[in-house]
Amino acid sequence: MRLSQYFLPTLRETPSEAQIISHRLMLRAGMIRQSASGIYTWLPLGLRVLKKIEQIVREEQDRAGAIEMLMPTIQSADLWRESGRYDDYGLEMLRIKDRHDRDLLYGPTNEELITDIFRSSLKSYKDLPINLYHIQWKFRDEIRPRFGVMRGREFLMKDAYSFDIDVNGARHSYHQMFVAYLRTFSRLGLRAIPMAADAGPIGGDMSHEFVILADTGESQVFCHKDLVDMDPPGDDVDYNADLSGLIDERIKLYAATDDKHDQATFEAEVPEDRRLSARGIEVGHIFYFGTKYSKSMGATVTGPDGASITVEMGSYGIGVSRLVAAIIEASHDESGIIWPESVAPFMIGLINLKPGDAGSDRSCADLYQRFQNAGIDVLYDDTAERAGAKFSTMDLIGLPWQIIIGPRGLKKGVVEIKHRATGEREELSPDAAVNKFAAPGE
Ligand code: 5CA
Repeated sequence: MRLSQYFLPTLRETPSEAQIISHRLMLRAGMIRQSASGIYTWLPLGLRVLKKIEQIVREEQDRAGAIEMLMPTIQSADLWRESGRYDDYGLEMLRIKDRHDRDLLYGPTNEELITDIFRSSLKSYKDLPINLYHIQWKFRDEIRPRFGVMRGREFLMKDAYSFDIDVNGARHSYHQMFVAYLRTFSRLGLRAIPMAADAGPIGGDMSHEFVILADTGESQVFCHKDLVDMDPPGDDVDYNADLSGLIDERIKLYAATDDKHDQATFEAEVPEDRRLSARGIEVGHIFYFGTKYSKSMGATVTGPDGASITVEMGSYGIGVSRLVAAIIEASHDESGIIWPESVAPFMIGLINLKPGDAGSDRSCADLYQRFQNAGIDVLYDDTAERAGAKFSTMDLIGLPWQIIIGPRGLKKGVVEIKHRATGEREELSPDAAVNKFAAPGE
């Protein structure tokens, strides 16, 4: 992408309404623009990151055996009356009437809708287990939307729903998502800690929040420090095998959010030098709630002996749009964002120090073309801005690598490469610079 032809409305001033660093940087880097309280437009740069995160979430859901679909944002109130949540959900639910005076709502979550789809399509124990997910916008009329997309009213969530014939099966489904979450957050460059949590309006008696530690987090969390250093399960994890060993290893260590925290247990179970009390951001939340919805909505299958079985369910959420902000909270410096390569909007920022200089233009165009051919995303700053402004914009938007090209370097036959995270610089020939990122021959 050539910057001269792109839409990157960066801000020079720090917006006064933004209280936390990720919100400030997302506005300054031209990633989002507020449309109404808690409702945001995703500008091109922000959208690229959102899509990258979405794709990693998708790949790990698929790997764990969940199946993607897409449910609508608008739902019928009747389904929620069946579960009893139409009244329970309260003011957080955005309620709408259509022209026929029928009650609709903008979905804050999808337990009812998926249970309805399940009961009308699947009838036999042979169809189970099954885990269905989608990545879709939600609306919650939060009392205090704040911190940009961190606590929005409209936000993008991955929500998965598992159906099993018995409690053991449901526990396995829960474990599969637990492992998938550890892997997902790690691929996003985050160390998320699973913590015993309160199930809130979703319900159920087993629930874990996945929390990343950050001073600006909205919740107070308490855990054993060993959890922070644990590596996620590898690529070779077998989702069909018993996963309880992997889970137990973690849940045997104390970790709880404020709602579930018990100071006496914390002190009894965790040696003083291993106790961690910190602020955290909830990036995912999983629930096992058994037959809460299947019972009220009549989601049953026929068992092997012909008897009717009320299915066991769980639901599993990831805050996809919140993750964009959470990653920035975890990875930035005083100059701007530092994207992990896995979610970076572009891999390389190519800076032409002297547009109009024939040699610089030629060399930049050549590298740009070769990276494109190799399938590497490059943002090419071909604008007439002064060099200092170009450097600050590149640092602000946080692309992992910068390649800086100007007449002085070219005279020596080199371009400069800067690694955003470490600030390390090296000079390479243009060919070597291409080969550093693209395998030779590509
Ligand atoms: N039905 C369940 C699981 S699918 C559910 O709705 N869980 S939740 O309420 O915990 O939401 C799942 C995730 O969405 C949260 O962990 C959080 O990361 C994200 N989330 C929740 N509310 C907001 C919000 N207002 N703004 C941004 N992200 C949010």
